[in-house]
Amino acid sequence: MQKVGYYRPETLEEALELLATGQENYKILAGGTDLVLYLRERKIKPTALVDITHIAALKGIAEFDGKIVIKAATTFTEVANSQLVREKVPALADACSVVGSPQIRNQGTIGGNIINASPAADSVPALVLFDGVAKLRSKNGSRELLLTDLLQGSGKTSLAPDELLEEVILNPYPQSISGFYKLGRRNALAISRISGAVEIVFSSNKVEKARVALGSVAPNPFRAKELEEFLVGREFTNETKEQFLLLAKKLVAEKLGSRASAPYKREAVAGVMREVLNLIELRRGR
Ligand SMILES: Cc1cc2nc3c(=O)[nH]c(=O)nc-3n(C[C@@H](O)[C@@H](O)[C@H](O)COP(=O)(O)OP(=O)(O)OC[C@H]3O[C@@H](n4cnc5c(N)ncnc54)[C@H](O)[C@@H]3O)c2cc1C
Repeated sequence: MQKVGYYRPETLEEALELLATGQENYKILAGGTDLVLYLRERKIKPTALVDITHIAALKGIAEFDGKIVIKAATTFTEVANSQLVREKVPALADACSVVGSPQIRNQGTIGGNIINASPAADSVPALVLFDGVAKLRSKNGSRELLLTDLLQGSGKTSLAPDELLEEVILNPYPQSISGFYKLGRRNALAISRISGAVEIVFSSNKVEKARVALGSVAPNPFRAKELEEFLVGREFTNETKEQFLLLAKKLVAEKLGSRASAPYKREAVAGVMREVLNLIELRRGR
């Protein structure tokens, strides 16, 4: 591995000062589960790493005005075990609890998962589902933007070199029920990966509000508005569910076009979404 400098700031201000000084040559280090691999493979060549894992202000989960705020350096394990997350945004708890292995979940952070911008990042469909907003900070101030605007394609974001992701703010619908499911393993062929997340607000058996997100279908996870529009206003019957699955297959086929993974993922999405709907039904019955 090449020689790189290492800083371990204790405060957010210190970290932002370092990023402002280092500009493009400094890289933020959180859990290191992606970054260390990139260093080893020489995909990136920073002059120094700014380790943010000792900054208390970048850890934790809280609720404000019905919004769930997750600090960037919170680990997958912490998110998955959070009572607040399990109650208010269970789809995110589902997603974080199936990332990699226990070791990866203890080390990897939600912020790193977002900024790595992988099409298969497991937390991201769940974050996008709840209209996640990223709060970015630099020495010169802060800005907020939708995760769907922060993510600019596979491995790309609109984060500036002197900026840091401070937190992600989720906006779940009050009284909603949600779930997430993924198919496949990281070490298997990418072709076998697909994930889905659904949030529903019921009024008796009718779908009053719905949000749907898909992962591993496009360069970044996205909201499937067509599927949401289909659900809203319908009775949550078996017939609705079957039609929804057919529509999901059609959407995935359209998105992937003639790509090699299309035939597989078109079928797989129905299985994934069926699992998500079952999860929602189960949670609704509790
Ligand atoms: C064996 C293995 C299995 C895995 N399995 C899965 C899986 O099943 N599902 C899945 O989604 N992922 C999986 N991953 C990847 C997952 O661990 C990472 O995406 C992780 O979430 C990255 O977080 P980190 O804290 O380790 O980030 P790091 O590796 O430290 O950083 C990743 C990137 O984000 C940047 N960064 C980190 N934090 C911030 C911040 N606050 N502000 C700005 N930039 C920041 C870094 O500079 C770097 O560019 C796996 C990884 C491994 C090694």
